[in-house]
Order: sequence, then structure tokens, then C-alpha cells
Amino acid sequence: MKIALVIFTKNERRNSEKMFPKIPLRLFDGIYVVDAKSNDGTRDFYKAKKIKVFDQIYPGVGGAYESAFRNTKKDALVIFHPDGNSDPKALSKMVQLLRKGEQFIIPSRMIKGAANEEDDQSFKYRKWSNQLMSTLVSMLWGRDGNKCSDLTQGYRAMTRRAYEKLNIKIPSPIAPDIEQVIRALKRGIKIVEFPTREGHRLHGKTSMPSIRTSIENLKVFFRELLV
Ligand SMILES: Nc1nc2c(ncn2[C@@H]2O[C@H](COP(=O)(O)OP(=O)(O)O)[C@@H](O)[C@H]2O)c(=O)[nH]1
Ligand SMILES: [Mg+2]
Repeated sequence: MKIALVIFTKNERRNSEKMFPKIPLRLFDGIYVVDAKSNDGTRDFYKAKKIKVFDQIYPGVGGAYESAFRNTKKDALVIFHPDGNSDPKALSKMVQLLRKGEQFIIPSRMIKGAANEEDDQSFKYRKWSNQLMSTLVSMLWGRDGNKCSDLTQGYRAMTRRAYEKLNIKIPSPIAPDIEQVIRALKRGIKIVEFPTREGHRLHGKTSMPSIRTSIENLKVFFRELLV
């Protein structure tokens, strides 16, 4: 099995400079970037390292997944966010699980031994809404013990076969992560989780303001209820 690492970027030059050296490159058969028209030198940073940078035709992080699977050929993709959120220590475990034959792997920020970016805040909006939605989605669509504790975790790994089975033609721009999980539960694709400790975003701001993301998550949820 050939495994690629795909890095999603939208103006992540400063963060990439700090995070890229922490990635164990030897684990992968290819390293790629999907970039959303960054204008801060992100593309030059990766091109200087001889890493292929792909554009996307559909908007948002959803468009980045579509581009990643269309432009690469490897059997499985591991998605990495170089902003400081994704802990590079989880990469070897993801690769190990893919090699064992697992199809969809999510390092969870919500289970015992894990940590979430909001854990040091008293009002944990993203964490609590994620936990609520994760419970609901798992109850509704999880079969034979299949479930997910961290729907919105974008740091994940999937085989190409599993992604194709999800049958997502044009992904949700803002809520592709929950869209993939719901489809996987519906189709009985097993989701494997292990605890990870989410780091803080190092520089810059999130492209996913909480309220807008929540509305989009709900839209995907209700659409999936109806189809
Ligand atoms: N290719 C691509 N990457 C994106 C886009 N939006 C955000 N990203 C990247 O995807 C990752 C997750 O986005 P981020 O704003 O950190 O979301 P958060 O972690 O949920 O707050 C980061 O590495 C971003 O640079 C997009 O439209 N296209
Ligand atoms: Mg982030």
C-alpha cells in the first residue's frame, strides 16, 4: 500500500516553517500540498522543497479533499494541517493502522487521554457542539458498534477505496469532515480512533469561524437525514 501525506494550506507560511520540519517524511510514499490561493509565500515554501502544490476547483476544505483525491494516485491519504493543530506524533500511528488494513482513521481530541485546543477555556463552544453532534450522529447512523467521537477533526487518514465509497461528488466547502463521517457510518465503513493532543494554532486566524461552521454542519446533518 502506498501512502501519501497531503497538507492543506491557506496562508500558512509561518506555521509551515515551524511544523514542516516536525513531519516524519520517511513514513510516506509522497508528500503533496493542496493550497487555497495563499498569498503569503506558502506555495514558494513548499515548491522550494520540491513538493507538488495543487490548486482546487471547489471551494473550502471540502474542495481541498476533492483536489487531493483527484490529483494524487496513492492508495491512502493522510491529511495534515500545518497550523499547529495537528500533532505530528499521531502520523506514525495513522500509517501503522492503514498498513494493518484500516480504512478510515481519526485521531480523536475527545476521548480518554486526548486534548482539545479549547481545553484551557471555560466556555468550550466548539468542543461541546462537536461532542453533541458526534453522539447524535453515532446514535443515528452507527451500526455494529461503529461510531465517531470527533466529527470535526480534519486531521485524518482514509484509503482511496473508502473515499470513493462515500460517493461525495462536490464536498461541503466548510463541513466536509462531518459529511465524510456520516457517509462512512451509513455505508458501514469502520472508523478507527485513538487519542491525540491537539496543539494550538501558532500564527494567524482560523478560516472556520465557529458559528458559520456550526450552521454548515447542521445543513449537512439535515441533508443527510433526508437522503
Ligand atoms: N486547501 C485549503 N486549505 C484550507 C482551506 N481553508 C482552510 N485550509 C487549511 O485547512 C486547515 C484547517 O483550517 P483552520 O482554519 O485551521 O480550521 P480549524 O483548525 O478548524 O480552526 C489549515 O491548515 C488551513 O490552512 C481551503 O479553502 N483550502
Ligand atoms: Mg486549524
